[in-house]
Amino acid sequence: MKADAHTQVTAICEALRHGQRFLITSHARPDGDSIGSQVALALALRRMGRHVRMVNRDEPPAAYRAFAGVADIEVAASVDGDYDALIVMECGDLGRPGVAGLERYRIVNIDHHPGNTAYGAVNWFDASYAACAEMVAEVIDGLGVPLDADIGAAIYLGIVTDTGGFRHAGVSARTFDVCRRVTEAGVDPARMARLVFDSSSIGRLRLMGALLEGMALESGGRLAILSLDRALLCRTGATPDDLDGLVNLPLQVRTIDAVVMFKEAEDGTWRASARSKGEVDVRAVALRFGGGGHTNAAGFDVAGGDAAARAAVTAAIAGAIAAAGREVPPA
Ligand SMILES: [Mn+2]
Repeated sequence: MKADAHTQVTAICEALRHGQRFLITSHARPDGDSIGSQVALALALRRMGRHVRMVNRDEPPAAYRAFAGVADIEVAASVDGDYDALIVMECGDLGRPGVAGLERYRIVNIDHHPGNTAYGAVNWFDASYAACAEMVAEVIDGLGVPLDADIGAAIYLGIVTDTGGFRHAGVSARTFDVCRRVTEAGVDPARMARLVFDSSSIGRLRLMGALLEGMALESGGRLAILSLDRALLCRTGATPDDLDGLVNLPLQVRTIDAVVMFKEAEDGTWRASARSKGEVDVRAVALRFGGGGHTNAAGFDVAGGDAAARAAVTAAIAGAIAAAGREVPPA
């Protein structure tokens, strides 16, 4: 651990040791890292005899309900009650949870997104961590709570999902060290992979086929464009839960450097999810459209049904691809 990280972890552990009642939240549309980070710290604080309540705006993805602690997450649009601190995981700013009433609490902010706005009373954000759950492992160490199979599974869930199965930029020796330790504590990586990656519904598989059938290519085949409206979701029998990670599918192709998926939400609004390889910076594109994320994974709201709006997004990502040069020559 670097000296500055050590100072931040110490400050967080101080804040947590001195409190008795905690609220933990994370971002809307939760993913494996937000759920894993939340649950790992909640379980650790409960081992210390603390009262912990977890509240998110949206339900956890169904596949993650098999993990200990996930069933305790409440879904609510607002929070109240007395707590010694609110721990916000994985959120670059305080709007990301989409839960009302957060600003009244003393906030502990733990995050690995670049550009975190330091909205907490205690802040630790460091984009060098592959997952927020990797940071949470250090906080739990700082609290002196031993890793067990349940805490370890939550940490592993965060890491294995946020790294795309240890394939994304940011995976380091520290990442494997945390995973080594949770494996030693009883986590079975093969079982985790089955729970996390081989838990699809038949609707998801049909949706994959339909999405790829409709895929368009731009930038000389380097950019894939996917479009998912509610009619397609309905026709394939997939549920919103089935969408997680589908945007990554085209990246399996050697010559594809970036993907954008336009997705229609249940309320009829559209969102764009962008993924990329190597130096192709989709975060910079997302920032231009009012969103955010990481270099290789970002998202933003967009008028996705509008051809001109889609063309603007496509052109921006094509520009990012051109700016990054080419690592893999075409076959
Ligand atoms: Mn994350």
